[in-house]
Amino acid sequence: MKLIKPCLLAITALLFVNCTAQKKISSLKDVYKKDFYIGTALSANQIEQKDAKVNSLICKEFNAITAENIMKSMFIHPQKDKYDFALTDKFVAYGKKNKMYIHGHTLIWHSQLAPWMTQIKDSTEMKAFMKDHITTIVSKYKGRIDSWDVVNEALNEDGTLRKSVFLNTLGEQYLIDAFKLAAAADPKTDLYYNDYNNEEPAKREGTINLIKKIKAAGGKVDGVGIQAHWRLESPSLEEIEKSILAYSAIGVKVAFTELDITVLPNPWDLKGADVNQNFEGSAKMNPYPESLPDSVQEKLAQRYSDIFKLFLKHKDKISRVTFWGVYDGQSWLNDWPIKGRTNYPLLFDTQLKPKKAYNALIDLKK
Ligand code: 9MR
Repeated sequence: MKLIKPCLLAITALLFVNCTAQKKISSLKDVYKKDFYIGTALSANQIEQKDAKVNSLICKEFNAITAENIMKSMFIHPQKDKYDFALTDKFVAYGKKNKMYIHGHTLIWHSQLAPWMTQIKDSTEMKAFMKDHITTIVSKYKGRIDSWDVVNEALNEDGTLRKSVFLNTLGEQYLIDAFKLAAAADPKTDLYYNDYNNEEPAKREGTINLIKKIKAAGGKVDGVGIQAHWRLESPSLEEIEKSILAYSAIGVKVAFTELDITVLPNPWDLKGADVNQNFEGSAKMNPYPESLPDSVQEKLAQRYSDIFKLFLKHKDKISRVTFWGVYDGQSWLNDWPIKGRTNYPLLFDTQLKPKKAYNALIDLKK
C-alpha cells in the first residue's frame, strides 16, 4: 500500500505534462462533454501562460474560453485609428491550439470604453464608429471566434434601456445595428445578448422584448448570456428555470457566461446601510480572511450542485456554462463591491486545489 501511493503520484505527475497527456484524468469538461461546454474567463497573464500550474489546470478542466478584459473596447481599440490585437491574437491562438470553444467578450458595452469613444456626440459619428469597430474586429477573427457578446448590459433592472453614449446618439436602433453589423462581418459566428440579473422577472421581460425587437427588425440573435454572478441564497432556482424556459421559448440558446457565487456579506443587504460607506478593512464585511469554514464550504458545494442539477435538466437548451475566473485567488469578487476582501466564489482554491463544490459537480455525473 505504501509503495503504491508514490507510484500513483509519479504517474499522475507524468500525465500533467501538457493538455494532450491529461486526457485520461476525469475533469469537468470531460464529465460534462455531452451536456454543454465548460468555460472559464482568462486574464492577460493566463492567456500568456505565465504560470505553468494554472495553465495545466485550464487545459485539464475547461473546453471554452472568454477573455476577462483584454477584448474590451478600451484595450482593443484605444484610439480612433488604432486597434491593438496583440493579446486577442494570443487568446485565439491559445484556444485553437487547445481545441477550445472561443467566445468574444464584448463588442458594444457602455463600460470600459476608450476615452475617445465617450466623446462621440451625434448619430453620424456613432454610426461610423459602430460600423468600423464591429466590422474590423469581427471580420479579423471570422471563422475562428465561435460566438460574440455583441451587446453587453444594455438594460436597467426594470427592463428599460440603460442610458449610454450609444442610446444617447442612436436611440434603440443601436442594438439592431450592432447585431446586423456583426452578422454581416461573420455570418456563421453565434451572436449573443449578455447581461446580469436577467434571470429576474422584470429584466427577463425586458431582455425578451429586446431580442424580439432586434429579430423583428432583421437582426440575428442566436443566444442570450445570463452572466450568473450569483449568491448562496439567490436567485432562486425557480427564477433561473423560468428564465431558461422563457428564453428558449423565443428561439435563442441560453449560455451562463460569467458564473461565480459570492459567499461574503453584501453591503446592499445591510438594512439602512449607506452603500457609499467605506467598508474597506471592515472585519465584519470580510469574515473569512484566512480560510472558508467547512459549513460554508458545504453550502457553496450544495448551491453549485443544485444549480448544475437544473442545468443538466435543461441541457438541450444550454450551450455553455463559463466560470468567471479559474480559481478563487484571482476572482474580481475579492475587490468588488468592497476592495481587498477574501472571497471563495469558484471551484478551485487559491492553491488551485479542487474544492468541495468541484467534487459535487463531478459527483453529479457519476
Ligand atoms: O472581471 C472583470 C474585472 O477584472 C474588471 O475590472 C471589470 C471592469 O468592469 O470587469 C469585470 O468583468 C465584468 C464583465 O466584463 C461584464 N460583466 C460583469 C463582470 C464583473 O464586473
